[in-house]
Amino acid sequence: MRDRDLFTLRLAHRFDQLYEALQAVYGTRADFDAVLQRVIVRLAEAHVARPEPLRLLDIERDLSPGWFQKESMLGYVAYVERFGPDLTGVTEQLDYLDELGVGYLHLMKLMHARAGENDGGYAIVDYTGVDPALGTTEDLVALCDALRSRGIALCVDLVLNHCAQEHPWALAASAGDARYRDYFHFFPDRTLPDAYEATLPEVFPDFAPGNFTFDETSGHWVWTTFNRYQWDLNWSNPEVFLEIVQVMMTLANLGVEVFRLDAVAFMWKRMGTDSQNQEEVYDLLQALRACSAIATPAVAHKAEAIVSPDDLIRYFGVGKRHGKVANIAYHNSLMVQYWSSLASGDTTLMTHALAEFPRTPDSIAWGTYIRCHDDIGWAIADDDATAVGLNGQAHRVFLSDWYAGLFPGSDALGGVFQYNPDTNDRRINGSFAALAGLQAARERGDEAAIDLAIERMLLGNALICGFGGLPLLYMGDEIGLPNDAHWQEDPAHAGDSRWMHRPMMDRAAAQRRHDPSSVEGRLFDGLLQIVTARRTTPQLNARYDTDVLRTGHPRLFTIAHRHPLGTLIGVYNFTAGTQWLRAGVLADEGVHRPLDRLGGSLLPVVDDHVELGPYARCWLVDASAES
Ligand code: OTU
Repeated sequence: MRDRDLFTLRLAHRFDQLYEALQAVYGTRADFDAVLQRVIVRLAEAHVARPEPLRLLDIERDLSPGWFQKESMLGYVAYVERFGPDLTGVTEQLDYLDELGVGYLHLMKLMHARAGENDGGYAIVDYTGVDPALGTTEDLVALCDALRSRGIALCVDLVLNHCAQEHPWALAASAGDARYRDYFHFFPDRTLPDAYEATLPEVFPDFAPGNFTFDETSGHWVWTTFNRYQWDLNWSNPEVFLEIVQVMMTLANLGVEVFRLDAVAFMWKRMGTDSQNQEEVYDLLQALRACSAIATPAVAHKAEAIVSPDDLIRYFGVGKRHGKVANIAYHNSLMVQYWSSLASGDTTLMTHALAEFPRTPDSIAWGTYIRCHDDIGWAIADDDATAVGLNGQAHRVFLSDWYAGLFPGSDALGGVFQYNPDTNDRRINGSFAALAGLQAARERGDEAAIDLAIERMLLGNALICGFGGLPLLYMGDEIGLPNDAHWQEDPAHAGDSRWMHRPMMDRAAAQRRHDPSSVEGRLFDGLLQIVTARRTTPQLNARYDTDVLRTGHPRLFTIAHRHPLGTLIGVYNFTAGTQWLRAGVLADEGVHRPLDRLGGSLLPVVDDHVELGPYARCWLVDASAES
């Protein structure tokens, strides 16, 4: 069979997915047929240019489309400059990643961003060029090859909502080039911007208030949702779509295997709305997804949308788009609820909010995480809070106070990000160790507090590894790195306190990971045990449903993973005290003799209860079904 036949088969298989989505967005244009043709030609060209090893990977992934859902999958997330400190350096660190069992590596600030302030790399001047400070295209290809030979997929950001004001498209637009002006949203005066502003929120109210920036060169206002130097792209122009398809094809042919589609919620603007999660966004993402599936099927898409559950679920495709939009999306709610339950020692809200979560297609995976390179916003719905007898606003205030270390009894060392006096909203920065109380306990030399903080962190790692998604570890959290004490010293970072929780990799601390008496050793070894157990627990494959059990126990979070091999029940104790779970909860799910796949032992049932120690986490299956 010729490659051409393979392309034709894939095109036929995905044509409707591509056509319907493009039609929905651009179908009324007179040049729609020409646009469609140009897209397909671009895909065919990319397929012809696709290097041999990647064609093989395409076939492998055709055969195994759920590769990113596997229980053996583990993600690691790092800034190249903080981990490498360049691409060659990253290539030299692959043994470290292998030790953890990483199968997916998301590298940030990799493609060429503007000099000076660049929003942590999210202000791109060249979508397909490597940042010269980090290496060359050849270095990137070498890294991709090295990763692929170890079975690690490289994930790279595709910043879809905006590019830097120094990007050649933006420079041309600013200079008056009509073709490129239509790549952005330009306004001759404040009339339309003011009308839009009436319903637009602000993402960075502190350092980037408003959603429009005056461009001196053109004398026009430009749509800038994020910072003034990040110009929103005009996706109603099919030329923008075609450009991004070309970018995806180029990067995929270098060996990139996952695209993290940044800030996708904002891609489509509509007067009178918050211009987030508009229908056209889902169509555009479905069309982009189809493009990868046709020309470079090895590639998966991860949507970054930090939005409410009902909107979020649509990034996996709802209704006619079921399973066709993104393969992976961040489970922001799980992350927020971990921190919320930990602070309050009460899982009632978590259980309620996550039990209410909509079902997902079985072809997708949640990206499960404890924290990422961004701040944490307290995305707790007022409805959910009210349903469990809390006041949403008061609880969010409590969480900000707790994690900023302002609440009595809190050991957290987080920092406040984007205080908004209008809404009283305060987002939080901080590394895992800083927020979980490990950093403060170490600074005090408080051994008992250190012990508890380690358990708290292992609880979190067990939760993200045991939820049935793709766990994403942020670099350094595996060894408990504290906040970066020097983040303000770099003038390009000083204005953005998220750099507080993007420390440099501490190689000396990492060396201690093999010393079982060190904090690093205890955290790293604890994580390895979790990851090792996960790998042999098929119930944790992301394609199986995760059901939250409403046990009525206010201190435990309990979830069931139903599988032909028998149900697995995850139990997580969010308190420093001992808790007891009714054995009936387990028996109802067929777990009569609870064997903990995480701890490796049988849990004794005493007086119809199982005992869970401080911050205990158990993955329970029926012992008789195991043998
Ligand atoms: C994303 O962030 C990136 O992760 C940030 O690092 C960038 O600053 C931003 O896009 C702009 O490129 O857009 O849909 O707390 O979660 O800014 C969500 C706010 C985003 C971030 C939000 C996020």
